[in-house]
Amino acid sequence: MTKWSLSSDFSLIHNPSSVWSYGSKPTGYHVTGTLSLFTHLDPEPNDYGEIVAWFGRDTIWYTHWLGVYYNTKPTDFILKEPNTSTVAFTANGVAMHPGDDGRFSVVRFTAPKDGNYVLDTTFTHIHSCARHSGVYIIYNNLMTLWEIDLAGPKDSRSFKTTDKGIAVRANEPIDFIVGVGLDNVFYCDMTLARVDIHLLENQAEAPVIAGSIGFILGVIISAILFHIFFQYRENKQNININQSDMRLSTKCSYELKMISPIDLFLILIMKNRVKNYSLIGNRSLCDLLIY
Ligand SMILES: [Ca+2]
Repeated sequence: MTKWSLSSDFSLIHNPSSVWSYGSKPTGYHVTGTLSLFTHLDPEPNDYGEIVAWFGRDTIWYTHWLGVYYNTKPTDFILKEPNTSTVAFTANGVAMHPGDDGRFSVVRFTAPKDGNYVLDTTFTHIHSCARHSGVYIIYNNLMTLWEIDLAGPKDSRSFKTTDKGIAVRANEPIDFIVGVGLDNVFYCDMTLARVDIHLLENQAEAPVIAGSIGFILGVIISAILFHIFFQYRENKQNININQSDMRLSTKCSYELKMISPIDLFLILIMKNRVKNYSLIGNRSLCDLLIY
């Protein structure tokens, strides 16, 4: 699988489930805090059982509000709270709400393998009484990819990476977080979270393959250039040797005609070359002179 959707993949049974985890982070603006997993999923207890939510151990419906909510119906659905406010869920929509003590609601995506991931997200206020909420996307529990304030009912903001995505290693998390926002109160912070993630196939392998091909081509081209260079140098040396042999041959012929055998013998003794005569074998006298 190379595509994931928070909505389509939503699990009513398991947490974590495949690449998704539902949980919370501590109070305050510590969006890089430790993730605590929610422990149980409950349906709305009154007349809206189609809406369910994952909560922590200390939370049930309409207590601390901290949770990840889900509309099980394939149609839009309006939930009326015990008070007069309403929450407008989209079909199979996932929503997040921070806690009354300021804890963050968190959906975590954990990368299944190394690669470039394209993130495509939209966060929307769906509480009729919405004021301010903070939305954050945090990479690897360290780097803030996006941070924005939603203000007022139906306010909606989107974040998308470039088509090249972002490089993520296997098992690194990307957290999608909703906090109480600039008003610093938790009322009416229900925020719809559409999160779609796409892994670009072969992005990690492509540079490696290209690099290998480039290296091999480099070696081949270098070998060809070295071969051409040495071939050129060898030819040049052969030409110089042939020219030298010709000069020596002409010179020897001329000198041998002009010198007597006795003088030649004396010259060889003076040059102290006669001791190597046995090694020289059948070489001509001209060869002995230039040896
Ligand atoms: Ca708020």
